[in-house]
Amino acid sequence: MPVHNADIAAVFEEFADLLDIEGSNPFRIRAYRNAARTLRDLPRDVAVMLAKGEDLTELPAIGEDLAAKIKEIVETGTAAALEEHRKALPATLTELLRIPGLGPKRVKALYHELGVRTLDQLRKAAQDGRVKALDGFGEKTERHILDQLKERTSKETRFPLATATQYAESLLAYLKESPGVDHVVAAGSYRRASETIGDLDILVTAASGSPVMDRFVSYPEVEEVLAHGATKSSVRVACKLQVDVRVVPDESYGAALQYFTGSKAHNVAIRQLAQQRRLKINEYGVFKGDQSVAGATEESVYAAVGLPWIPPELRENRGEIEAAQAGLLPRLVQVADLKGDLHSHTKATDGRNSMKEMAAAARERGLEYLAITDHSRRLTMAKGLDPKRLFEQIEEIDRLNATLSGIMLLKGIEVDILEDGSLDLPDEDLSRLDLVVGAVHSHFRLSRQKQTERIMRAMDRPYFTILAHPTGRLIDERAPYDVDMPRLIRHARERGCFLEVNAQPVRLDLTDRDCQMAKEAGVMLSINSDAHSTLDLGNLRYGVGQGRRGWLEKKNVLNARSLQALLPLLKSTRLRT
Ligand code: DGT
Ligand code: CA
Ligand code: CA
Repeated sequence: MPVHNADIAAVFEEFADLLDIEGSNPFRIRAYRNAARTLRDLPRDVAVMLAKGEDLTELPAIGEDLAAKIKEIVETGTAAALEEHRKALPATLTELLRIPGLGPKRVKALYHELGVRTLDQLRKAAQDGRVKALDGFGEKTERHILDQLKERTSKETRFPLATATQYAESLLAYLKESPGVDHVVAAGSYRRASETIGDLDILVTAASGSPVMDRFVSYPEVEEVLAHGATKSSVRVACKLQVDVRVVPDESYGAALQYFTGSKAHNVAIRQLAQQRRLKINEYGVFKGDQSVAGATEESVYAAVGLPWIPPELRENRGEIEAAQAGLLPRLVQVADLKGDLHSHTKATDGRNSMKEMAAAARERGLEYLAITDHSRRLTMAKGLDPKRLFEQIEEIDRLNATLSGIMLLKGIEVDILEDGSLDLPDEDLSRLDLVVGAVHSHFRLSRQKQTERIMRAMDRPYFTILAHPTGRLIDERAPYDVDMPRLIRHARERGCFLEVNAQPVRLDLTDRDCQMAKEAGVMLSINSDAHSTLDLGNLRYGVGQGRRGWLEKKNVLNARSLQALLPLLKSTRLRT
């Protein structure tokens, strides 16, 4: 059975959780969590890299020990060391850690004092009032736990788009090998490039469904077959992702694709338009009475209700139908429009590759320029740059640029925005750079007003070009800090600086709606990889997906400009020249 990066990441997360509960060395715990992050964000399968004999220690956050563990997991499905820890502690304890407010210490106490191992046991203990009796818990904590548990059961698990992509791509390739298939395509939220995917909806056209479905349910990763029919089947694969496959005849391809792409809200609105024209739309076609009038292509379905084709990323019933009716649909930015990347890291701080390797990888992707934006000194964990090391890096970039062709490195920094809104390096040093990417990495819990004004003050510095990952959220890990985004956007507009769409799969920050708001306010966005290795440049596609969901066009995207057009824009942000 093939092992996906996300599976290995899950093993490492469990490992980190167990070590955390045991009170193990924090550095060791962090190493596992960082490695899990690397694996989750990596656009290539490590199993494939291993098969090709590639060196995994080249990856960010993967040293010798972790590389060996990855190999062991790829070969055996688990790690012996993890099994040891699993024996010492029940694995279900890691679920308890997911409850906000329950740290490792409390989980340990719940287990040792009350024998609580599962969420159900925790609920029971809290209901019986046994939790508040424990040292360090109290009435308030107990109530909080019960509230959290209530939310828990109503919340389904969703998969980050990049994780779902890993699973989807191998399954799609597998299904394409089925006898007699024409189209094999993933629809649903996956096709709409939603940040997270609830389940995967695959559409197949074929003359006969049964052979496709027989092949589908015997996919090696299938753990449970939920339904197995000739036109409709559902399975759960080992990672718990549910996959639905529908088979329709080829003449229904467009209608089925439109139907299963959704969103539900978009489809409801489209069906209303159809009703006004006395048409009926379903997954098999568009019908006038019994007569099929459209359905082979999506274009024909939209045309039947008087609309041009609408890109999937817009199909959320957030104004796309009105825009289509008015002939005002945006021409969405595409991956191929990106001419460069304005946020990347190197070995000098927490990146994995040298500047030269990063440059070569960017050129290979057809980029004209890459900004090197390593961290500033405040981020000691990442070996952030002080003025002296920044100066050395600037000189190194000049030397390297003199030898490079087809790619230009820009001089930048990802400078920390300090608590009071000042920047982590003096203006004099920042003035030597082509661009300054400002980022919040600390003091996430300021009040909304304080946080907003802190960031606005940072933007107002004479050298400030792009606000990196403007909300600070990590999908499913960390909520955004409390910030008044409309106000920040207005301020960016007045100040004349830019906002980032960070393409890291766990960030995708700004969100789609914030992108749309920035676009409407006339603020340009930079879709940046924030690459910590050459492979991370592959994540730009997710940033573009997010931008497309935010209605961004090429002209709204800073790094869709050629180098020649970009440089004056970067200069225009300098308040002192
Ligand atoms: P997810 O899976 O939660 O990330 O979101 P979706 O959008 O993939 O939703 P899902 O898997 O429940 O359904 C896939 C698509 O099928 C959905 O986007 C639209 C279509 N669909 C599902 N149920 C209905 C329905 O009751 N009415 C209509 N018109 N379309 C539906
Ligand atoms: Ca779905
Ligand atoms: Ca579904």
